[in-house]
Parts: sequence; structure tokens; C-alpha cells
Amino acid sequence: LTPHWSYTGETGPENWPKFFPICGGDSQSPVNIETANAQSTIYLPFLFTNYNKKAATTSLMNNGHTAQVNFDMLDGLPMPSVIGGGLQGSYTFLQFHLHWGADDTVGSEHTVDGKSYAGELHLVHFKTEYGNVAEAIKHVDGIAVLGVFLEATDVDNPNLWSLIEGLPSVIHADTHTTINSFPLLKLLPQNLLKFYRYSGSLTTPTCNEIVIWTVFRDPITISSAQLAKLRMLEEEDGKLIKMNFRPVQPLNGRQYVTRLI
Ligand code: B30
Ligand code: ZN
Repeated sequence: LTPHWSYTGETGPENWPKFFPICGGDSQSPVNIETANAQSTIYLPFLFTNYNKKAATTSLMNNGHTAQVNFDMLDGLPMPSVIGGGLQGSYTFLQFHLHWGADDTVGSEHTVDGKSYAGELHLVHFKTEYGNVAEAIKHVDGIAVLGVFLEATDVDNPNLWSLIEGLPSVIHADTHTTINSFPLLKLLPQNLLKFYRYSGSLTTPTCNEIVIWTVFRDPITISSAQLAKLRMLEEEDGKLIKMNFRPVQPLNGRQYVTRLI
């Protein structure tokens, strides 16, 4: 039986490589982004398709490690997808989920010049030409994750209300509910032209090194009250998911680039 993994103690990140060897690999995520070391490059802007559309059904799931949202589009309306931004080809949206900390001073997975944010939102996409995530995961460019920092404020982010309102219905691990739909565009920062790019991994076991990472420079906001509601979700064993971010991993000579102008 595969041992359960978590964010603390015996099954925490320091011990993931014992059970999931790839988690000890050379191209792991997240990383600290040293802005002074980012190579400027020329990329087209991102082009988002159906990011401005609502889904027919939007489901919120507590999978025991995070709050995850999946979209079911109406017949005829393709899933949201993204091209450009230096990505090679099209990537189809799969799910988004959140990472947070035990308090508002930590919670993001990536850090910028050593700075942590209160959380990080991950929009997970698979490379459209691979057809599905099971196939995509076999390729080094199979997954593109768009990471958005969550900055703690005193004021609720209304774009997160739908998700936050659903949380009381998914307190227990492996439960799901339906929430009001909203366009994915509402989760992105204003400035989509400023981002960091590098090759890395899934930040949870099995830590496959198959992710083209985009980390937007600018955060979106989340209130302290909204963050507190995320910390009320439970793991499989009934303990609270007080925090669910992996510490930064060695860069091991990897380069990261930033979009010029
Ligand atoms: S992340 O964006 O790098 N944090 C997965 C996708 C994105 C990231 C991490 C993991 C992923 O698809 N993992 C495989 C699926 N999970 C099932 C699940 O959704 O609930 C398998 C697992 O982790 O054991 Cu928990
Ligand atoms: Zn994630």
C-alpha cells in the first residue's frame, strides 16, 4: 500500500522522497525566484480562450490536501485553454486548487527574492495534443501550471466568494459540492504580461518533473477571513489542513526567464 503523504511529520515533505523517489529529483518545484537572476526574453502575450466563460457545472472538492475546483462546460463549449506566453502549443484547463499557510505570513509555494505570500492558486492545464492528463503526464512538457500569488488583505476578494461559500460543504476529505460558476479570468492578476517561467515538477507526490511553470509577478488578493475558512478543511484522518505548501526546492542550475517589456 502506498503510504499516505502530508505536510507535517513522518509523512511530510522532508520524507516524501523515501516513498516517492521522484520527489528527491533535480528539477523539483516550488523554487525561490531570484528576480536578479531571471533572464529577460521575448514572448508573445498569453491568449486565453473561454477563460471569460462560465461552466455549466462547477464542482468544489476537498481531496484531503487542498480545495480543488473542476469545470464541466456546456455541450459545444470547449474547456478553457491557453496558448502563447512562450508555451509551445495549446494547454487545456483541468482544475485549479489552492495552497495556504498556518498563518497569513506564509502559504505560497513559490517565493520571490525570499518573500512568501499568504497563498498560491494553481491553474493546472495539460498539453492539448496529448489528449488527456494520463497521457500528458508521460511527457516533460505535459502539464502547464499558472501560479498566482494570494496576498492577504482585510477586504474579501468577491471573485473567491463562490469557492469560499462552498467550503462548509466539503469540510471532510473526499467530499464535493456544486458551486456557482465564474469565469477563470476572475482569478488572474491584472498584469498578465509579467511572469516567471521555468521547468519543474508537480509540488505534491508523486512530484513528476513534467511541469512548465508560469508564476505571475503580481498577486491577487484574499482576505484573512477567507484564508481562515480554508484552514477549516480536514485531511483524510480528520486533522485540519492547517497548511499545505511544500518548501522551496534546489534550483540545481535551472534557469528561469521573465517576459521582457
Ligand atoms: S501542483 O499544481 O503542482 N500543486 C497534481 C496537479 C497539480 C499539482 C500537483 C498535483 C495532480 O494532478 N496530482 C495527481 C492527482 N492526485 C489526485 C488528487 O487530485 O488528489 C493524486 C495524488 O495527490 O495522490 Cu491528491
Ligand atoms: Zn498546487
